[in-house]
Amino acid sequence: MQKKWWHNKVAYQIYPKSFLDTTGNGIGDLRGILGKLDYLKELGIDIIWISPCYQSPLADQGYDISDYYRIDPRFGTMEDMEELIAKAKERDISILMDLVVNHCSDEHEWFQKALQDPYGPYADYFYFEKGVNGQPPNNWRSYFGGSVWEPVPGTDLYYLHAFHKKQPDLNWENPALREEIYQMMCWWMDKGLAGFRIDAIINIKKALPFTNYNYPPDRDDGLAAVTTMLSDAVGIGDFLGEMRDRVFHKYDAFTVGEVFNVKEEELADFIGDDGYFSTMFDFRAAVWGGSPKGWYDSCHITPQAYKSCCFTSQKLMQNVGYLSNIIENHDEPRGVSRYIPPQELSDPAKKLLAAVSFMLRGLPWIYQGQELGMENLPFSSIDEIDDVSTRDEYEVARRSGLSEAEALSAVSFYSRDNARTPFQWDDGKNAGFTTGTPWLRVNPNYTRINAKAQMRDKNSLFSFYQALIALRKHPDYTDTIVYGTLEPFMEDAENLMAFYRRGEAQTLLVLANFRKESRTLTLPAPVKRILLNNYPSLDIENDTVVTLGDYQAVILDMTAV
Ligand code: TEU
Repeated sequence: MQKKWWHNKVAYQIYPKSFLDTTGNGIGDLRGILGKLDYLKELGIDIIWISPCYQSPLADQGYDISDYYRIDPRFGTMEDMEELIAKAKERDISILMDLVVNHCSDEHEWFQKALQDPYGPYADYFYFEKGVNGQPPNNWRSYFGGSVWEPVPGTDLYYLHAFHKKQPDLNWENPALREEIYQMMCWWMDKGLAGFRIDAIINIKKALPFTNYNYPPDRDDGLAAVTTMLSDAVGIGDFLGEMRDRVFHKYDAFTVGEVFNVKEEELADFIGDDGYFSTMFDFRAAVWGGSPKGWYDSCHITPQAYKSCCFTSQKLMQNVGYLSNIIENHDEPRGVSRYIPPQELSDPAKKLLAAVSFMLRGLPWIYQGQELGMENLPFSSIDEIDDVSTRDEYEVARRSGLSEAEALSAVSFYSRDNARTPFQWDDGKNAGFTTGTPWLRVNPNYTRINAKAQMRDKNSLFSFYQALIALRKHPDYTDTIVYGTLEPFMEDAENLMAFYRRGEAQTLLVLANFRKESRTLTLPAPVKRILLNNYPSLDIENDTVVTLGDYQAVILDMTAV
């Protein structure tokens, strides 16, 4: 594998709407991010991905873009964006924008022109298709529920939307559309971006012709998940290779793909040397336990399953490319609420999760607030939930026969709004996020969990993340942590997540006791040094017999084993 400048970095995702509001409108903004660059620097961040802040009706919180060349006034101005890129650069921080090009907004000029002239050139920017016997072209279900097909008013045509009906899919088969996209990407790169996070990208290739691909229904609505078609959609590499050659190569861009449902045999094409992208997120743990019936039927993940997901991805990718590791993002519940059994949630447990995630081979990502151990919000009513996806899943749960309370409890666990509650800066009004009314409820635990308190406390989650980042960058250890191989240790031991990282200079051992009860282990070689510990001390006898407490995690430098 070729070494790249970004391999030893640490990346951070900002969800601007919930980060920091400087205008009092209840919505975070770019000046809020500007004001917190030093906070991110203090944490040790090198790369920031900013979720969409382009002009948008916010039907899907900015993932529905109505003008790729403008910043939505609620988030600020293009000057703010330029200043942010420049100020970040002064601090050696690289900025990634979110590239959302599977679809745009129905309020985008292209779509408006297409509606005005449904047989004209702009209709070909989208999928405008004839129905069959007065019915939509096929039976695909959108990610957010209902048919992917929506009637084009005044015609017998339908347009395709894999996500919300306000997010019409762009027709990547059309070279004119692809040109527009590459031009726009270059325009942004010329502003000084390091690259992009690339949204929902696997969906840009469809199984065509649409009418040939009806699938057996997977729910009693007669529809089949749109993802079903992905295995029949062949040839995405032509588009992605073209995008890489036309844009990424030109700028030596850093790119991270949001890639679900990739075919295993294509992994190397995606992130191998000269792959389409620099890296991609590992979602194996995030999708574990999912059910075709919906969130209400999903299985909660256990520590044992979490470990198995991580190790499976590591083994698969070790010789392919460099993964991006996350424990949460803006589409997921908070990692600490998901991967730690709720009754066992504690500060050491949160630190344990941080340590194992950071010590996997790959680029570690922090989603805003993760560094504080922010938790899921206890929703008391569906009315408190804004997210389109959660609202759909709630309806699905209700239709399956669950009561309102049961449906709320089922979807609360997975709701995307858990991660979208305002950032908890301090213990003042609205957690210091806004002087106005926050667009989403602040988690009431902000008096206990907030940045101000944690930055002063050397035992806080924030300080622990700082220490993990410092260790990744420590000259003596960076090579092993960044490039060393990963080898599970005592893989069969229940609720123990342990692995070696073997580099040229040394062998590190990560031990994480993923349960309440303590456990004693005999190591195959003496411990040379304790590099990080989520407890004040470690019980070691004869250099090799280690007793780990309740959710204790340690990173050890070992005499070669
Ligand atoms: O997500 C794509 C995706 O397939 C899933 O994350 C899915 O939308 C989600 O789990 C449903 O609950 C990306 C963005 O990250 C997401 O925020 C957008 O809603 C989506 O694309 C559409 O742009």
